[in-house]
Amino acid sequence: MTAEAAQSPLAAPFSQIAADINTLFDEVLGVPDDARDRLVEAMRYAAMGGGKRLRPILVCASADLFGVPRSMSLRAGLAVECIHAHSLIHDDLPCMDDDDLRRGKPTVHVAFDEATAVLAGDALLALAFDILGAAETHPDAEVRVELTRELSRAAGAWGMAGGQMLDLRPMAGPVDMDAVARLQRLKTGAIIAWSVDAGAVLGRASSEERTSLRGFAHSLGLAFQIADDMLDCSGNAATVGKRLRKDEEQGKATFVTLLGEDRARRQAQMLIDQAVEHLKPFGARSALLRHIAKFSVDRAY
Ligand code: GRG
Repeated sequence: MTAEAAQSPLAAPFSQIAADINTLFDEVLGVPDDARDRLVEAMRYAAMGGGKRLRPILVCASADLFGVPRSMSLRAGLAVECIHAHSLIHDDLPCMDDDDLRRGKPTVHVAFDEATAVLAGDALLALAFDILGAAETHPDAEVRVELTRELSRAAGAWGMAGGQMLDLRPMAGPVDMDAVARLQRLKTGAIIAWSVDAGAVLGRASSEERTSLRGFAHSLGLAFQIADDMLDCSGNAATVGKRLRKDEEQGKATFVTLLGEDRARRQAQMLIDQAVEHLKPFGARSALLRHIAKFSVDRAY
């Protein structure tokens, strides 16, 4: 970590969440003493010790607004990180993006093999719902059902998997800003939106509070994706930890290819200003969410 990063108001919350999520993964991913050991080792390899843990920190920061105990918000954060890890494993497969580097290390199908990678992704997806269904996540079964249903919608055909399908079909794919925004709202935005909403569901927020947080998440999701596109275009591969310049190589329409870097940067900043406006009703209590929003577009990885 650079000296500047160490002084950021996010340094302590990010390192705390990384440690907590790793501890929880270690607890739920005990390696069995039989031939399934390879599957669980692959799940651990994908899920532990890397990544920004942006989605879990969003769950926790949103839940903090409503005084939700950390033990509960961390479990919801763990569930969404399982879905995220699942999506990265499958996204990297030869039949999808065919990538060999992720989070600075060989992708799961390279480090293990393709069949193990498919199973590890599947098992992480299933694990997310196991975690949400357990009473430790919330004592009220209705809250657990709401979290579970919303996450399955955000991950499935009406969310991330649907967005991925749009991305895989260039013939039917995006050509203008509206189409790119729709694709990204599904592919990346739905899971980010769930993360922010999960804190509100756990904390039984009012419908007005949930509406404000939805507005925040919507702008944040788009801004986060613009930053991702900008990193693909001009980021440093060693810092980002994966192969870059793929959008241009594949001729994909993105916010950056459509707007150019300067306008895309300004658009991301405008979206973050909008996101922060939505936090006004929460006052100073929303400082962590505000810092996370700013980090999402200023990041170098
Ligand atoms: C869930 C049923 C189901 C299917 C998944 C493979 C797939 C279908 C979807 C791919 C979705 C995908 C990989 C979107 C990319 C999102 C994105 C910008 C990832 C990078 O997120 P960061 O920057 O990564 O938070 P780290 O490594 O920091 O966690």
